[in-house]
Amino acid sequence: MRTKHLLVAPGMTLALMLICVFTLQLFAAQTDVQAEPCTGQTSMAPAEVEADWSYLPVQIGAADVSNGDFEGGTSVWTEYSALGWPLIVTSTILPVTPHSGDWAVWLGGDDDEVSTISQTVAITIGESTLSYWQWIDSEDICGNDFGQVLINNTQVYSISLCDATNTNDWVNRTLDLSAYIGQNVDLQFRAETNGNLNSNLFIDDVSLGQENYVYLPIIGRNSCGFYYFDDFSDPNSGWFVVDDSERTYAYLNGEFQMLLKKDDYHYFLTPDLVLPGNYRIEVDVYQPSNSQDHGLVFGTRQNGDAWETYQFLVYPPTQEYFLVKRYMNGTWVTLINWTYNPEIYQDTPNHLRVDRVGTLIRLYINNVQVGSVTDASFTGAGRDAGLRVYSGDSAPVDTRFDNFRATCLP
Ligand SMILES: [Ca+2]
Ligand SMILES: [Ca+2]
Ligand SMILES: [Ca+2]
Repeated sequence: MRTKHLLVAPGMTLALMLICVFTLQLFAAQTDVQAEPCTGQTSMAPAEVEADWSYLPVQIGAADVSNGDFEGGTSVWTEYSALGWPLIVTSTILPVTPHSGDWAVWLGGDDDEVSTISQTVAITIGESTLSYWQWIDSEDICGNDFGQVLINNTQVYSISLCDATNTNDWVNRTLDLSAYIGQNVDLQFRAETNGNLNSNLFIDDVSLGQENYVYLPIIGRNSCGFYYFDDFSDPNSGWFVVDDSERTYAYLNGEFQMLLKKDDYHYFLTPDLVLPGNYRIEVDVYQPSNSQDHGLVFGTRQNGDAWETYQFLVYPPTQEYFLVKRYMNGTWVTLINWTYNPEIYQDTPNHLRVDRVGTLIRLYINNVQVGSVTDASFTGAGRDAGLRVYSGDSAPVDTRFDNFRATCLP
């Protein structure tokens, strides 16, 4: 029987984390910053502002998702259910109220099921942000059942369907599909379940819309000429390597390893970039054994022994992220306190991305924007960015980075 389970997600335990006071050590040509044990943190209310970019939006065409509200039934969409279930269904069948009208999509809902709906859509400059409403309802633990969005059969978003990710209501999600601008692509929503403990993924009101900004085509994404990328396949690509009693930095199996061997150490490491004023920093990162917060630094600048930086951190065990800045004088200011977000994967690499344009900072995890802040510090060209690790009380903490990329933004 197809079953229905409405579960209450357990209360989230916020990890209480300390930000530590750093002292500086320089090694070779790299920036490698060591921390003293934690002494507490200065925090203030996050200044989270949704701000428009200063570029003129360019809207081209009226491409959108046909029958995205499913009020036309199965029209335009292709359905597939391994177990033969109808997927685009009315409120008489759905165990939840549709987000709009009388129709919505019910994926999963049975054991050992693979269910998909798909259609071809045009991704244009004005219509490159996928928006949809989802409702996750599962009684399983994370890691067994999955909901996914695929473009041309390549996964661009995945989430465990489990009690920890239950939404208890319709929630809106957006996905940046600007990488596909100019293409007709196959858009697919998919759920796959294992052999027990029911999971459901409901979808409604799929659309392609315009984000707060678009790239003017006459400028082009990388026309400003700055580009840095390292997939760590070349062990001589220039990152600082070390192996001592405190830490090992090494090129390892096509990744960059930062292994901290003792508790209470923070480090960041940069390739000494000289970034333009507007830039994007990205990396893939995971921790194969013990977990501590880790991520990216950006807006980084040194002046003798003093330094300043932003840090964008994630802590996968509780699926939280954090944005903080440090001034030259050692003062720390929290911009976004530890915040739960289900986009953070717990067991697979997370793709972290920061877009810095003027005073605007946008944070992305696994291609989903999770936060944005305007902050007038550390702007302008000439700054650095890199990788950041922490051992806490969990040493040894092994953090693996891959595909570190810095690109210019218009
Ligand atoms: Ca609907
Ligand atoms: Ca299951
Ligand atoms: Ca690699």
